[in-house]
Amino acid sequence: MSIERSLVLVKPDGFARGLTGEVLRRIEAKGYRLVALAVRTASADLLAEHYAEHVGKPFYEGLVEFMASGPVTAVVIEGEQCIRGFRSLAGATNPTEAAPGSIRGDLGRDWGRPAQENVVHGSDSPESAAREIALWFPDLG
Ligand code: IDP
Ligand code: MG
Repeated sequence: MSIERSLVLVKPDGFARGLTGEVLRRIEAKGYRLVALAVRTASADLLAEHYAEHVGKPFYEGLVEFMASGPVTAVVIEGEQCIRGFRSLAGATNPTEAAPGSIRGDLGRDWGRPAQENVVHGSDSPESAAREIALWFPDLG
């Protein structure tokens, strides 16, 4: 058994479009458990840490601006292999190419803006998940 936790964000585009419930529905229908949930608008400091791996990339400034543009729903989910499992539910990063059936494929599209607005974030490894959960939910044991 390898019970994992992953950090999921319903990004500002998904939040503004009223898609938080749809994303949570898909997570619960898949069978993952919700451990923590909060609505908040991310500070520049939090986003700088969250996206540290992308500093210097051409889309970095646009990404941070987009992610600070409004509230997000931050969620910790739990279940065996939920890190890979949620990445699969989310689909490919580029919402134009994400497969139909995935969150990004069904709910996302190109809006012609500098950062790809692709509805959700999901941790990409156990190390990222631990780091991101500690950032977004410092009180979670
Ligand atoms: P991921 O969210 O699928 O893990 P990452 O490569 O970690 O994708 O990129 C973080 C976020 O940055 C993406 O979800 C997307 O919003 C944005 N992004 C990634 N690559 C590009 C790009 O080439 N142009 C514009 N935005 C991008
Ligand atoms: Mg990533």
